[in-house]
Amino acid sequence: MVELQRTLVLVKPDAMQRGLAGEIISRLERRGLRIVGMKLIAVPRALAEEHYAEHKGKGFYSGLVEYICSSPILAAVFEGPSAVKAVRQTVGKTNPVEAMPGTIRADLGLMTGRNLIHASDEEPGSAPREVALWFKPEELAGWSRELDRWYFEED
Ligand code: IDP
Ligand code: MG
Repeated sequence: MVELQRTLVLVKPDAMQRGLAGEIISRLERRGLRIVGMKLIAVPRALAEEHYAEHKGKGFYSGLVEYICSSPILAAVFEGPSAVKAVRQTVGKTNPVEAMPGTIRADLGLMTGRNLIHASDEEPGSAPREVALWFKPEELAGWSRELDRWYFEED
């Protein structure tokens, strides 16, 4: 069996306000990643603070917490081979004008503070920690798709 990873995606308030949730989810879905969890959530401040705890003390931290709480967001978990790396690649660099063309941030954004999407980073443990922070186990669905063998090569 091919090894599958799970990773957290947040469609941030700017993307929600701009009506880009479908476009963003669609790019990840079309790549072949499987959606195993998704919900609309008005983010409690404590959750935003815990999610971005690594940035506490930085100049942009309070603005970042305000931003993420400023409208409901879509939280999702995507699953697939190398899912963490694949999603980060499709998302692009933090600053949209340094991200590669073809990535979500480069194609749809201009500024670091309005970069549309969060994705778990490749630090070991980040993705499982974030998935557990945003989703209860029963909110996630393990399932397979009829077309999985056309996305996931069996070894
Ligand atoms: P990432 O989202 O690409 O993982 P991080 O460095 O983990 O980037 O930063 C988390 C988020 O904090 C960014 O996506 C962005 O929304 C925000 N952020 C980071 N640096 C700045 C900054 O210099 N100004 C404003 N917001 C920032
Ligand atoms: Mg990060």
